[in-house]
Amino acid sequence: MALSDAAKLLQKARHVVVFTGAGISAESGVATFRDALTGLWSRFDAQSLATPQAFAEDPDLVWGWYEWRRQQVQQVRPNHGHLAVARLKDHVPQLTVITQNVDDLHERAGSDTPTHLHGSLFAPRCAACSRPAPLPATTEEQPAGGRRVPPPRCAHCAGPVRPGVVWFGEALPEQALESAVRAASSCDVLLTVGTSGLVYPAAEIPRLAARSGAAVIQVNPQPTPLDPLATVNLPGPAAELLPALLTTTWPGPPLSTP
Ligand code: BJW
Ligand code: ZN
Repeated sequence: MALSDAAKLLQKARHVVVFTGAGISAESGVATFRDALTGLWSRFDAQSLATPQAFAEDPDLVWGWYEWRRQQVQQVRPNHGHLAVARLKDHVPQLTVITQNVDDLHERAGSDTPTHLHGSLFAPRCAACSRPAPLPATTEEQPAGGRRVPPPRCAHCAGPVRPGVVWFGEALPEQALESAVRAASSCDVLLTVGTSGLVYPAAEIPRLAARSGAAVIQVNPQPTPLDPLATVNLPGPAAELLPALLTTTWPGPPLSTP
């Protein structure tokens, strides 16, 4: 049975990397990107919202859309998948959490310092001078899909403040990518959860772990391009399978309600 195969790999691992994508937050109510019908890119145009060109051409549209996304995340809670990931640190000698997500649900579930490969909705910065900018206080409820909101101005250079996320065509934060590459090259087990494995260079992380000799465990209800490299495939939702994996590996009390 796949769960017990995965449990055996985790029991003997010294360094475990958890690599997450939007699917781990889906059961908290945060939309993924590429799921048919529900994914953000089935309803919104990535080129008009998630590129530096889009922000240069229409900063109010882009800023307002991300304000809506940020408010949505603030209104939801981590789920049992995030909690199970956080709990792993009580069981394995070394744990590294690498996420492509721009939400803060890993942190709120108790994972101390997840590596954010694609930035954060909670770290705006100046588009001109790159200095960090304060988060504006969110007041009124944003309509679905957001509304046009002029971005705040940088206190140092008056440039437009932009969301602190990584858009298409932009480089990933250097330190985050370096530490992810280091962890993937040296772990014994990489657990990939809720990612389509389509967006590079992040999608190289599980591939690098497999090439470096790590066992790869995948949790995802749908097939992905990572299937052929997975040592164990656990098809299903993260909020169910991650707690099940935890208690199969280290029997103990169930996770408390998030
Ligand atoms: C569940 C579940 C449940 C559902 N439980 N699971 C051609 C080939 C290769 C590369 C390229 C190419 N053309 C262009 C590129 C480059 C491009 C890229 O990879 N594009 C591909 C899409 C083709 N990459 C880039 O542009 C990157 N930068 C770059 O390459 O820079 C080069 C450079 C170097 C030096 C200087 C300058 C430049 C940057 C990529 C940035 C990605 N940004 C986004 C948006 C972030 C901000 C925002 O949130 O708006 O990041 S795109 C989006 O995709 C987001 C995600 O982090 C990322 C990955 O998505 P993820 O997490 O995998 O989500 P989904 O929706 O794809 O999958 C969800 C999965 O969950 C599914 O499998 C479901 O089945 C599953 N699931 N319910 C468990 N309950
Ligand atoms: Zn500035």
